[in-house]
Amino acid sequence: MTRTFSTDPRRDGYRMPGEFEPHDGCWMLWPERPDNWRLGGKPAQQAFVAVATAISASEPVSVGVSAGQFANARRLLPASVRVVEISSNDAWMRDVGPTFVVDDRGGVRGVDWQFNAWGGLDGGLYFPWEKDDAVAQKVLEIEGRDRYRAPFVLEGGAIHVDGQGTLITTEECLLNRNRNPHLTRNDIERLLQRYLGVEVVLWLGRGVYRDETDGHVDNLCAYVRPGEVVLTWTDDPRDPQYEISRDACERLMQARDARGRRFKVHKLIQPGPLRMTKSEAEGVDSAEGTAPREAGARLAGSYVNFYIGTRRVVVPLLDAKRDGPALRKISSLFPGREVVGVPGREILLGGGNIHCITQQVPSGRRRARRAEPAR
Ligand code: KQY
Repeated sequence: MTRTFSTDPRRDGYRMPGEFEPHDGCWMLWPERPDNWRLGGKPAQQAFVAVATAISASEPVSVGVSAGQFANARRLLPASVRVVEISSNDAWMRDVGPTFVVDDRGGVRGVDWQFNAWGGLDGGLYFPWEKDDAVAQKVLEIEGRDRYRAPFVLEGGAIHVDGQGTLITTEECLLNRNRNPHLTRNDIERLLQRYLGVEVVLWLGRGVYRDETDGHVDNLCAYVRPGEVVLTWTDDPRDPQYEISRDACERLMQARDARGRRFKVHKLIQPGPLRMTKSEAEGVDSAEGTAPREAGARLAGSYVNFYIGTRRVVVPLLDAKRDGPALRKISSLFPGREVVGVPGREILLGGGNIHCITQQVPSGRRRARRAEPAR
């Protein structure tokens, strides 16, 4: 049995590593709820299989699946992917899974955040969510890793770290009254410092236009390595994303990270703009308590929502005319890794993308006390 600590990771010498640091594996969940995934989840399941297959060439992948879908998932996923029964309310492992933290002696533990389906009864995306809230503990049991139960609501997609003391997030999400209304900005910074071992919290403003998570940073901006980020971008001043990305860029350019560095910001032109088609909207079941899908709705598509595996970066393909340039740009940012595109539209229709459906398990190997400086 894994132990649950009442201390916090920073006190115990733990920190969240950057996603670009080595992994021991990756966790995902299996999509099936028909009021979020069109056509009973069948097209999304194919997309998840493609993501799991692409990542499994880089590191071991485990997929949690309901009892009812176990045989189907086992049949569709390659033999190299481990399939285990885990109940969940949907399939967003980034947000419901543990955030792993490491120490310098090879220790790996998990932080189990409180989860309220992106806003609870105040704008959240579904009710109930208690199975989702139990996923992190189950993953930690299977991984054999000890657990911290954090005393506040957070989703893994709402944070990015450089592993060297800096965390990036958005005000739209973490300061939203539907997450932790009893906590001030300072309280939240102190909790992030304690639970993720960071020193500096850099606040961006809003996330990607029409992102139903209330602006998760992982759809807007991601670390490539310490000191360097990639930011979703448009050059069209009439697009609502224009101001959002410009504001984020200015904040990044003015900031210094925990090591005193200025940021290098790489702009990545967004796909589209993309919209939900009539037939896509009609394929989603209506249900009490879930947001309806509407034809013509703007989709929060972004190439920044990629997964950095140990050897491969897996990027959503979203727009035939912009995919090529996006893949080339991302390849130039990750010279030591193969960059692979996987169709991402079905995942986007469900409200997120590849980063949102994955959660890395960092390698437990011993670390040098100070990681290498940025290039
Ligand atoms: O993008 C995410 N991290 C989660 C999106 C949830 C959407 C539910 N419809």
